[in-house]
Amino acid sequence: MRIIHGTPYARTNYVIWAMKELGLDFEIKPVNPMTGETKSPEYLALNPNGLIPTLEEDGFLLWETTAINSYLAKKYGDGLLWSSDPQEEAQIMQWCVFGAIYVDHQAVNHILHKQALPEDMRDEKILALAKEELRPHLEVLNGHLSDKDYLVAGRFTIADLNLAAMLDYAVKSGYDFSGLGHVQRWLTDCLGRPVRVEMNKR
Ligand SMILES: N[C@@H](CCC(=O)N[C@@H](CS)C(=O)NCC(=O)O)C(=O)O
Repeated sequence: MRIIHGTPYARTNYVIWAMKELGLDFEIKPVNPMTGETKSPEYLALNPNGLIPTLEEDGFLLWETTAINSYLAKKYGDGLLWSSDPQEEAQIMQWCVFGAIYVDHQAVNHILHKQALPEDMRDEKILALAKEELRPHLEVLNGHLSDKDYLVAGRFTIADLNLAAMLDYAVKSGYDFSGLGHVQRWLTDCLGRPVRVEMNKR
């Protein structure tokens, strides 16, 4: 039994995308981050950080989207979203960590402070910082993609999935990708995958 605790409208969507690409069965147990449910004793017993998502697989618990998606890709997606070649595996991890450290927080802040939070909670300074901090990392990504279709191994892996899922928040909130043509082309490709298009319809 595989359960993902969270809501499809939050970062839980990264894990849902991976599970769908892998053709895995799962159930979503709704946990709403806006109502304090993430801080209930029941939820804190699953994830002491009080954050969604958490994966529960036959009693095995795992949190942090990057760790969850790496686990799922490695266990169920060798040759698909993962690679068992040690160097490719390390490069996949490199880009996953890059996304988790430099991209995720700022892409989420971009959508929150541009449009998702109630107006009186939006902060122009946080929005400006998100734009400024994303840029140099997107330039690194753009340089890497200048002669490649995908980040690692010449095919779509969990590294592409994680980073594209994070950057989808920036896309949806009108981040200015001008001068980042390779990132734009790669994002169009990743976010145009049938599974993601279907998810984004909801
Ligand atoms: N680094 C974590 C971030 C998780 C996170 O911040 N989740 C948000 C929703 S997208 C949350 O649970 N917020 C509730 C709260 O802050 O109380 C991951 O990738 O799993």
